[in-house]
Amino acid sequence: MRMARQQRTQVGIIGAGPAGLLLARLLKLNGIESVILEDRSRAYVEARIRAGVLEHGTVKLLEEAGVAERLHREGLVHEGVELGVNGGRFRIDLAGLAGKTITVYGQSEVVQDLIAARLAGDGPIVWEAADVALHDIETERPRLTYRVDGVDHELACDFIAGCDGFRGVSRASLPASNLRVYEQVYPFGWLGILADVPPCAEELIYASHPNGFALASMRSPTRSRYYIQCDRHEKLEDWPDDRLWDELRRRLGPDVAPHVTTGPALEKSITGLHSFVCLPMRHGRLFLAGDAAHIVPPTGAKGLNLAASDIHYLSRALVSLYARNDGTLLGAYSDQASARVWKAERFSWWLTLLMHKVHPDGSFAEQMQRAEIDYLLSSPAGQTVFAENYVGLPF
Ligand code: RFL
Ligand code: PHB
Repeated sequence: MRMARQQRTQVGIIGAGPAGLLLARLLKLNGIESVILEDRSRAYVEARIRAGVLEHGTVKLLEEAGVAERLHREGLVHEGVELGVNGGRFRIDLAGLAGKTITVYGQSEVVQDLIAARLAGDGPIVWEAADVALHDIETERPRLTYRVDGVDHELACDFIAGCDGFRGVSRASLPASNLRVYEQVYPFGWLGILADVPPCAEELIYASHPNGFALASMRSPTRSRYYIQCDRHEKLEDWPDDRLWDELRRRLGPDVAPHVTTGPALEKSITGLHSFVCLPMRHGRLFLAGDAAHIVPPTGAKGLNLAASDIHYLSRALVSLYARNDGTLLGAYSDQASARVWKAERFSWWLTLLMHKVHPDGSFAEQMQRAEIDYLLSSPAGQTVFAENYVGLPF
């Protein structure tokens, strides 16, 4: 039998997404060593188009991690967000109602900044690590095995952080009998398009329309990101660019449509909407964080921000253990992190059901949905609840 190359570290991290990279950075700033194993290439991870909205608390955490310089230079600070309803536009004053703002800065930029910091001396990222497997997680000596270029490796760790996203290997390695899964799959998805055209408005617009939901977002003053609700089983081939732009304009309404500049798609994708929570977020010496443990529908812009708040709790818990030999926070990690996860799950679920086409025309449920939107638009109390959740609950 071939011998695997042996290595040892304090925390073995699976996944170089926002959760894994941010954890590695915060640990390093506190003198804790880690190795990150990522099954994709650096180019793939840096180019992956995902989230665009950072909560106030996420920005603060990135500052603490020392990776917010470009974010402050290039990120767009938004003090409000718009709801489009019945062809009209309604602004929610986030700064006025919640006293905080959000920052529009692409997840790919956050990931690039974190990778640059890591590779400037923090420690290794093993790219294209194949067949990552977890061993002995219920013991004090957990191990990770993997293969690079056909060579077997073994990484001995004190702890393992499963930051490998929804389809990763970490959660799948846990005994099903120890896990409780809560989920809801929605019958619709989002068709997204990214294009190098100026955004149609200064702030994001979440629009409800009889044909379905639409979202106008952006990445920069010259790059727009739009989404429309579609059936979750639809194919991209059914949505040539012209059809997509036409439908987007229709749903954003006559006031916004003339301001939508069209252009070739840099990226187009369909994502099914899904709410998912797996508890507990810890088993033995394995800790799950980010999408590995939970998924939200993107309507509330919470996924990346939840990865950040999980890492806030997990990094502090590991620092407390290594620096003060105090394991209390590690013991409390799953409960603390999931308490915040549930509130973001609730907001994302509520906003999804409020703004999407979900009920049959003329049904009682549709009337309830209309009444709820009407209430939100007319009640400062309702708008404050929206604003407080949208800018992010404290952690
Ligand atoms: P990630 O980003 O999926 O990273 C996991 C990493 O693990 C790697 N991996 C493995 N590595 C080794 N071995 C294996 N077996 C592995 N399996 C997987 C993967 O290659 C990857 O590099 O998870 P993480 O770090 O938890 O971060 C979560 C966020 O990426 C996600 O929640 C957000 O993108 C969700 N999301 C949004 N979140 C927001 O906060 N605000 C938004 O505006 C927002 N918009 C969105 C979104 C997600 C979307 N999609 C495509 C799902 C919009 C969309 C369309
Ligand atoms: C995005 O810009 O990709 C985005 C913005 C807000 C959301 C979801 C996605 O709620």
